[in-house]
Amino acid sequence: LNKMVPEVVFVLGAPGSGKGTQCSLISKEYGFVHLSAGDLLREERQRPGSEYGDMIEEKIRNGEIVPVEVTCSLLHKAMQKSGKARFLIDGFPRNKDNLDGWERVMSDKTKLLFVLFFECSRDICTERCLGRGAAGSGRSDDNLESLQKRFNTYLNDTMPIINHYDQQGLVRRINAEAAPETVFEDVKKAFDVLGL
Ligand code: UP5
Ligand code: MG
Repeated sequence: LNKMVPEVVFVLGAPGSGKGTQCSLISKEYGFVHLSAGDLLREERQRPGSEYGDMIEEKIRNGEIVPVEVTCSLLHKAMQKSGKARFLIDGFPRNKDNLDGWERVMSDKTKLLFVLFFECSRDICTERCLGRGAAGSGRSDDNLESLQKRFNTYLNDTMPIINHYDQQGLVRRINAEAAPETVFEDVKKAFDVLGL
């Protein structure tokens, strides 16, 4: 029966720390479904008829966090739609509202395996996001002003969530400053012990 419970790994770290990049590598190697909360919100923002489009855009540009009811329901729907049982949840939960909302609705329906935490200096993260913006990401938050706000939110709201899971022994800390393939070597160690 326990095998039916979907397993999740939360993937956290500063803006530009490489969550999305590493999640692609993990999903290729270990078959987890990659769900980026940010990507799901950007998709919902574009969906014709969405009542949340303007709110999402404003939050993203200001580096603020969308109310959990919206994000959690997008995640839940994507999980159900996939028909799969193992998920990387990239960029969530980012604050207390996210954590409480997930616990309320999803914690009984899923098993949290661990939390991957990518550590990367603010300078390197900023350089990466600005580089991505300059290369034409089209992301409305890849500019210095939004990045400052994203970082404040990360430090004030997301670090306490990472600390919360750390106290439960669930955090797998990864230095994310090296090249993607080098970072992935460390990431693999966290997944290999699962014996999948
Ligand atoms: N890059 C990646 N790894 C590299 C490496 N090792 N060496 C050199 N370069 C590397 O990488 C960023 C850039 O760096 C890319 O150009 C990449 O090639 C390069 P990426 O893998 O995209 O990093 P990631 O951590 O995913 O960065 P991202 O910008 O996506 O992080 P954020 O956490 O800021 O963005 P997210 O999409 O998760 O959220 C955006 C906004 O959505 C939030 O600010 C918030 O407003 C909203 N949001 C919510 O409200 N609720 C949520 O639950 C989630 C998001
Ligand atoms: Mg990302």
